[in-house]
This record gives sequence, C-alpha cells and structure tokens, in this order.
Amino acid sequence: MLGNITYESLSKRLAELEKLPAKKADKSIPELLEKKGVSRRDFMKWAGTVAAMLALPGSMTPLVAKAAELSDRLPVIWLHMAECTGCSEALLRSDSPTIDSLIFDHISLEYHETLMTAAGWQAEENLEHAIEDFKGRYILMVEGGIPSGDSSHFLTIGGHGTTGEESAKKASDHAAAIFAIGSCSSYGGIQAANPNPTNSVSLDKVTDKDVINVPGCPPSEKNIVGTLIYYILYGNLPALDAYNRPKWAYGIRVHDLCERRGRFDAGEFVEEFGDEGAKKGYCLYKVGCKGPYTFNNCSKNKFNNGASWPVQAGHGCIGCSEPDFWDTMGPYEEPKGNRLYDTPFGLGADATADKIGLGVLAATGVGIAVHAAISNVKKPKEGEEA
Ligand code: FSX
Ligand code: SF4
Ligand code: F3S
Repeated sequence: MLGNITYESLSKRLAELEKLPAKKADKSIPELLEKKGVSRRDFMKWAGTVAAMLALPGSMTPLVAKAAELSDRLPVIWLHMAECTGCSEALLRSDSPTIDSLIFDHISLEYHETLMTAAGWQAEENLEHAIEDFKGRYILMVEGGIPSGDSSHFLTIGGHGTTGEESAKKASDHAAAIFAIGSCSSYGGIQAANPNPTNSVSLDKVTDKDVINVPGCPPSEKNIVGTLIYYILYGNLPALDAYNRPKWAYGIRVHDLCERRGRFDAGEFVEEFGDEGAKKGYCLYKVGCKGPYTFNNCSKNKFNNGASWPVQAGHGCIGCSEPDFWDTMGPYEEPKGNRLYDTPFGLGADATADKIGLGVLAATGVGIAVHAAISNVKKPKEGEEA
C-alpha cells in the first residue's frame, strides 16, 4: 500500500479504463511487441523498470504493464510550437524503436503534425474535431516555446492564420491533463533565450490550468512515457517540484548518480578534451559539466534503452532540464565556478575540486585518509613517488 493507493484501487481504475473503446483494437501491445521481435519477458522487464522509476514496489509491475497495454484508451493531442521536433524524435526512433517508442506508437494519438498524413485545411479540421470529440478527456502534450502577445504572429499555423498561442490555449482549455514536453514548452527554451526576439513563453504562461513539465532538450523517452503511464495509472498529477517537474524523474541531480562521481570526489578531472584524463573517464566538471546544478535522472536511466547518456559519451551535462539553461548554464565547456553550486562550507564546486576530501572528512569527523585525499588531488607525476 502507498498512502491510500493500493494494488486494488489501481486495478479498479485500470478495469474502468479497459471498458473504454480500444482505439488500436487491430494492434494490441502483445501483437505489436511480437511483430517488433520484443519478447513478453523483455516487456515485463521494461514494466519493472518503469515501476521502479515511478517509485512503485515491484509487485505493481503487472499494473504498469497493463497501463501500457491500455495506453490506447486515452486520446492524446500533441501540438508543435516553436522547436526542433527533437522531443518527438526522442520517442519515434524509427531506426531502432525501443519499448517506449512502441508505447508511443500504441497511444491513441488523435493529432500530431509530424506523424499525421493530413495537411492544410484538413489538418486544421482534424484538430478542431479532436478537441470537440474528446472534450475534457484528452491528454494534451505540447512541444515547443510559444511566441506570445504582440509577437504571437511569429508562429501561425494553417489557412486561418491561427497563432500557436491561440491554439495552445484552446487545446489546454478542454484537456483533462496537460504535459509540457521538453524545455521549450516547459520554460520557453532556445526561443526564449536572450534577447527572446519572438517573446516566446512556456505553456504554463498561456493557460491557467495545471501543467506538468517534462523538460530536457530533448527529454528522455523514459520521462515522457513514465509521465503518461503515471497518469494512466493514477488519473492525477504526480508530486511535483518547484518547477512543476515530476519528482520521480527530476528529484535528483545528474551529479548524484553520475558514473564519474568517484572521480569528482577523488579530484580526478579532465583538464581538456582529449587528454589522458578524458581517456581514463575522469570527471568532466572542469570542462564544463553542469551535472552538479541539474535535476534529472539521466545518470540513472540513460537514453536509448540505457545505451548511453551525455557524460558517458564524453561531454559534460549542459543542464538542459533547468529553466533558461541557454542563458544560465553557459559557457558550456567551462565550469560555472562558485556561481550556484555551494558546499556546506561555502567552498563552491571549484574549491571543492581543489581541496577535495578535506571538507567532507572534517564534516564527518573521519580522521583518516586526509593525506590520501590530498595526494589524490596532487597526483604524482609519472615516475615520481606519491
Ligand atoms: Fe527541440 Fe522539443 Fe529542445 Fe525544444 O525538444 S530538443 S529545441 S526542448 O521543444 O524539439
Ligand atoms: Fe559527473 Fe559531471 Fe558530476 Fe563530474 S561534474 S561527477 S562528470 S555529473
Ligand atoms: Fe540534459 Fe544533462 Fe541530461 S544535458 S540530457 S540534463 S545529462
């Protein structure tokens, strides 16, 4: 039991959902998986990972699998504003679809400009019909920043010259749940970067309704699908942080679970790209990694079915899930120094990097290994005694 949420209460919600008409009756999840060569076992493994990600006990795994199977019961409208379509691309991965992308394929996508065949007047009509037919029942996902106010005409869509602002507002008015997919929709993104020539804003600036932000440029497919599965399971909003991001996904810093964290703590840093430290997988802080200031689960869940993530690929995190990261996290290949990241002793990350170990050891009262910590910082040169 989780608070007043029980296996039974979630099963009951799913049983209600199951009674709704299946939009993809011809193509159930088991069939879809089989066609793509994904075994039931792999699917259940995926469901177990999503359950863990949502902080559900392992016993809830069958419910997560069921929620995925029922993802065609809730209509979804996906709107594009000003962006690069990277968020959709994160899910589509048509070259090597992941289970997350198969779920995306399975949802009842009533409107998505990149995927639908309709264009022009017909596309506009499709959107109107989708909003009308599923009023109060659809999930709205919006990708992209929204040119607003006097500058809203920078984004007009279709023959009627509807602005993105009008269209996002109207679709929000009638949605059951609203997800801002990506940092553009969550905070304005690159369009809103200084000097913000199109007066682009985040989705929550054009609607009074609650918006769940799923930032990242792009966000991981796991965070998008996990947010959807959460909503299918619970029918309400997850616990959110100060920036309206689901805590289950954005509750930890990239730095906290980074595979190079041991290097940071040991004072082993890449000084410049391509050096010996880079080859040995040292910490990327001094070449600009913003993992210490960034809340996201990339270091835990990685991307592309757990294949890799920015730091593993050899570049620091650029803080892409933080508000206004285009303006606040640069320069991307230089450390931020003491501007934001602070230690309990007020040393700042750079100071920590140089005096590594001392503060931590003093704080915990551990009297050993001070010498080791210092000599770790002052690495002996080749052929020199430590
Ligand atoms: Fe692009 Fe999405 Fe970045 Fe923005 O992702 S990956 S510019 S968050 O809206 O398409
Ligand atoms: Fe990892 Fe970056 Fe933190 Fe280094 S600074 S441990 S590379 S997140
Ligand atoms: Fe973005 Fe940093 Fe993750 S750049 S993808 S938040 S590692």
